[in-house]
Amino acid sequence: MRIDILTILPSLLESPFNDSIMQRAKDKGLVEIYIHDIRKYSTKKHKNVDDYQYGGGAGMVLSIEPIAACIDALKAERTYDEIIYMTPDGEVLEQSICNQLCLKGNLIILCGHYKGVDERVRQMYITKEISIGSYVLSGGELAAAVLVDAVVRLLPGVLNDETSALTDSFQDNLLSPPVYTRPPVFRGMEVPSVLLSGDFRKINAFREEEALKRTKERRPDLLS
Ligand code: 6GU
Repeated sequence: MRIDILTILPSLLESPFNDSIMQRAKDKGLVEIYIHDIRKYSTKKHKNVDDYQYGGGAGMVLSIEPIAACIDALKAERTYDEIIYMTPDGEVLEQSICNQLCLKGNLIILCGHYKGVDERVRQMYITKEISIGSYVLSGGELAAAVLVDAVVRLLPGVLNDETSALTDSFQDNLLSPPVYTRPPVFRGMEVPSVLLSGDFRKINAFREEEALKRTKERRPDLLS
């Protein structure tokens, strides 16, 4: 998979992909991630990438020209399966969307800012609009990092058996059961004895039960 991310704040996207599972995915050649500074595509004197909105009102709007120049340059090299715009008015991200996106080859992700991007960018280029929840971020960069992390970890070969995505919360619409490691007793708090029993039928039954209980308590919406 190849992911091209367009941003006016490239420094915000430097560290999220350089550790742990993301770094391993890159090292294994399972994903290539490229960060593009939209400012480099500005033809203005002072490399502006935004302008006042027509009709008046507070807040700057990202201009279409530098974004179009960057996307056109990318599309001239290869075809893209989706061109995604990160925006609070997009479809709210769910595991099912991540599962679909991890099957794609090439993705472009555009990070919004200020009052957003010129609507014509959305009409001309964008195939999917994604939000990561009902709250407002200063820009789309952190949301893009969330999306990329959630998608890349699903690529075949990124996770091993131990970290398998199949046992993730949400993959079966259930939250994960509680987990424990040594010591068996800490300040009088005991690990549930069934987990120490070695009886895997009982252990699995316990985990399923706890997952269901936790989901009923915390996220009943997942069960309906
Ligand atoms: Cl994708 N962008 C911004 N700016 N805020 C958000 C968001 C995206 N998702 C939730 N809040």
